[in-house]
Amino acid sequence: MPLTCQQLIDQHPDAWRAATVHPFLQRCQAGTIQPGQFNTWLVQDYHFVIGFTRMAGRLLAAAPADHFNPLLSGIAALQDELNWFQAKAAERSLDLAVAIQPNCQAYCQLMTDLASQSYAVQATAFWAIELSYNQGWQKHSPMPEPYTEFADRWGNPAFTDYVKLLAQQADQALQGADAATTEQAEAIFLEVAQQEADFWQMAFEAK
Ligand code: HMH
Repeated sequence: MPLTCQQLIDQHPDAWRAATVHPFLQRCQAGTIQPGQFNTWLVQDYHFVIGFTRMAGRLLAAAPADHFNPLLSGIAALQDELNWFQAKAAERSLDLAVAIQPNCQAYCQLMTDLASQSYAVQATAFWAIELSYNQGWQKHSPMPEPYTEFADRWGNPAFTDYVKLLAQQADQALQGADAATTEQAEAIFLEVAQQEADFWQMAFEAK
């Protein structure tokens, strides 16, 4: 029986909950997040998305051609997202050229290191990263202004559909995977979950 994305979620409920339920998101929903906390998340996540876009490019390079459609639409969405981050930072008069914090750096390093892994492992990581934001923001929706558009960006139903396609593609790649690859996929899933929890905590602890 090949490993599936759904099994990863089912077999690691605690890790996944920690990745997608956090006081940072709870306070966004309550409208009580502090500007320093939110702005730290915003600036660091901009840098995360730069790294994630590079990862998407490498994933596309490793993917079979019949997996291109969702990946290319994802990359187009990332173009829009990077511009949107710049606009949000400008609205808040935030300098995007700040130091990348250790947690963000570690997450970007994880994505860089994925280049040496098989397509199945890269596809599993890509799905898990997108699902974490889809579920994280969705579980804390709706959010009051000015956070509504942030929750909607990743929590909207079209994004959920996109993440389902990513799961199908990862599942397909995992179907033909050997035991070592399957183990790597499970390991990367847990690493992504940990990095997500750490990323929220980094922003939560900001002044
Ligand atoms: C930390 N994880 C983090 N940031 C994001 N923007 C996403 C996932 C979704 O792309």
